[in-house]
Amino acid sequence: MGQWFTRTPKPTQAASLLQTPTLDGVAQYIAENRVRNIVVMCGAGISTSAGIPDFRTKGSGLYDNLQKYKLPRAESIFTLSYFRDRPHAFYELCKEMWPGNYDATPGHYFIRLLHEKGLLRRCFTQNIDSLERMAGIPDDKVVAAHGNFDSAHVIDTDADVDINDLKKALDQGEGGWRRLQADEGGLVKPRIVFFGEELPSRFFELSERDLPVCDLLIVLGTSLVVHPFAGLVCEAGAGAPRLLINRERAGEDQEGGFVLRKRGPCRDAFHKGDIDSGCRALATALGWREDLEALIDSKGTARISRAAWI
Ligand code: CNA
Repeated sequence: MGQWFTRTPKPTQAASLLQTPTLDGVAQYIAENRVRNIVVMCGAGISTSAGIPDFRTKGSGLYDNLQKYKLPRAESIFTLSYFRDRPHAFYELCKEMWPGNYDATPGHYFIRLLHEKGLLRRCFTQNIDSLERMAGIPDDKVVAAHGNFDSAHVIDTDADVDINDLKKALDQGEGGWRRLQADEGGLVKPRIVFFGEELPSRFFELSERDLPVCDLLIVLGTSLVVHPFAGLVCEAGAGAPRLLINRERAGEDQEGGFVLRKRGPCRDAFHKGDIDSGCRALATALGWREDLEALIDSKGTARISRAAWI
């Protein structure tokens, strides 16, 4: 005689669509589908409320404010050829952005909250400010796609240099970094990825692993114009809804990119506005607002319980 085995039915494709392309629609999706593999992508917009300018916002963005260096193009400050000729401009920027000068924002604490709830698979960041770490998100959950100030190297030989030696040299001004250059046999920069440089292998390894299996993608504060990072939006598994919180639309012009509609059911949602208020609204819709505020007020030391379904 044959035997029957019961199987848990697989979630249907319809279950992975948002009923409405709004923060409430995303909150409903998270709770009803017991989501547990959220991937977050973030860009400079998540750090502007900490006081760090983004690149491209007109007037306040870095590109508009770098004119004092009389750069041939704003992007030049992140190119090796310009750095070789005139290291001063990039070194000044380094001194300003060195970790420790800024606090994490409510947006960063929202990502930390996802981790505490047991829902964060990974946070891929384009930012070099390490504010994810300031918010208490463990390093193994963060991929700094464009590098950061954790380590330094000689640009010609790629030899490692102690980042603290670079910090000391920059604090001493031009004499300091010229001495370091002579001691190390070449110009030293933090391992921040310049245009034309390869991204860290960890970016490729983990994005290939995480994006196809995520059950929700949240994109915060990026114009999605820098590749290959911007292409991650298209790597999320077809069943995973995607949420963009940004002051402006982004990521619609690439194949497989966002399709931002006003009404559902649909895959993508767009919240036009500030990240901090958007994250607070999403936390409220999930019933997690108190937890988020506790994390913000305690600078990450508050104890938070996991999501009910974990
Ligand atoms: P970007 O091109 O400047 O885009 C930023 C986006 O964020 C824009 O669409 C803005 O409208 C939006 N935005 C700005 N502030 C807010 C806010 N408070 N709420 C909602 N939206 C906001 O920057 P990307 O990150 O897309 O560009 C990639 C570059 C930026 C990466 O290579 C980074 O290394 C680089 N960068 C990093 C930092 C940092 O580490 N904080 C700062 C400046 C630039």
